Amino acid sequence: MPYNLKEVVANKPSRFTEGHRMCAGCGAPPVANKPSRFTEGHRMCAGCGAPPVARHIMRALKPEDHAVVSVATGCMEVSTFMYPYTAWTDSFIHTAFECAGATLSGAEAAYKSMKKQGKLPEDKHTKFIAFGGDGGTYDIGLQSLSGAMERRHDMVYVCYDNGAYMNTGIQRSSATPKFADTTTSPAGTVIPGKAQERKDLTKVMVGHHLPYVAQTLAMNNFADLYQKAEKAIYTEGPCFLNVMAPCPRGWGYPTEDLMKINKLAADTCYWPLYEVVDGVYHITYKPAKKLPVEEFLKPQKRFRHMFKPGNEWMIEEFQRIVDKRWQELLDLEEMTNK
Ligand SMILES: Cc1ncc(C[n+]2csc(CCOP(=O)(O)OP(=O)(O)O)c2C)c(N)n1
Ligand code: SF4
Ligand SMILES: [Mg+2]
Repeated sequence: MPYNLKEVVANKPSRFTEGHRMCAGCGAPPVANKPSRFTEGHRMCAGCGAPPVARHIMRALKPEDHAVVSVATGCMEVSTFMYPYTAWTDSFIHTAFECAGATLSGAEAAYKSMKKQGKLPEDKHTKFIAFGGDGGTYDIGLQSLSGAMERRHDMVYVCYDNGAYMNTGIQRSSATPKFADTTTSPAGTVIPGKAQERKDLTKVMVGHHLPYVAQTLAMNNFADLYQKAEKAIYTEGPCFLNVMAPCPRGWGYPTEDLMKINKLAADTCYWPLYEVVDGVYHITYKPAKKLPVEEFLKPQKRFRHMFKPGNEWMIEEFQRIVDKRWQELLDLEEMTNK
């Protein structure tokens, strides 16, 4: 069934009523109306980008629906469900680092089979949502993610991309941007930080011909993140979300600057916000004024060596990569909407 927002919200009473004075089109009122299914009390660091991502994705579920969540080993998994404590109000499966896709696709197939056998009521609506870090998704879990998507399981896979293996001490992954200083790509006299460009996983997932693929982050009252999560959850079939989720420990920014870093990633086009619906690209945020990428790099300690005299070429190269990828995206949008 194609996603239809009107059908999704029809017949639900509002618990956040009319008469507020927020601007027309503001994303906050629809979000404020729903309880959080990812609760307080987790142990993720202050200023971590991952908790607001999990919270707003889970909020996009209809209150009456149940979810099975599977999280690959990484910061989110070890810090949000330490038995007997949990921050998740839905069903939760711990899964190994390399197989969130396989674990959740198995759960989805089992539910389908139990419904067929009459062991679960036909009208019970269960949604399947996997979360994996960039290490668990771009690298070690890529085969299990690719298999689950290709087999067309009815599930959503969310990659929270903090650009390194943070939980084990900030090792570089294939999502780490070029020149970033990590413990396995240390910037110094031998190498200028990570030597390679980052993998474009969102495009790899588009190559799986999924009904819905999107890239987003938390900004502007979470509207872009919430709406894309709702579309991914309520589009039938395999859907993928790639969500940038900064890490103050690995990126080296003050904890209170999380939302500023997110906004700068979008305004410099380092992390473009877009969705691909049945192969058609839509850029969901085009900054009125595209900022130079150094605005995004400067507040982060992992890039501080790029600002030393003599290293201007690194910033220039980084800008070239961002510009090239942004232009490719604009071209794809034009081409697929003809
Ligand atoms: C097969 C396997 N190899 C290595 C590890 C150790 N390990 C646990 S979490 C982790 C890093 C996870 O990185 P990422 O997926 O990016 O999540 P993050 O911690 O950054 O949130 C590693 C290497 C493991 N648990 N299993
Ligand atoms: S180390 Fe980074 S990713 Fe992990 S919980 Fe802390 S801020 Fe979040
Ligand atoms: Mg990571």
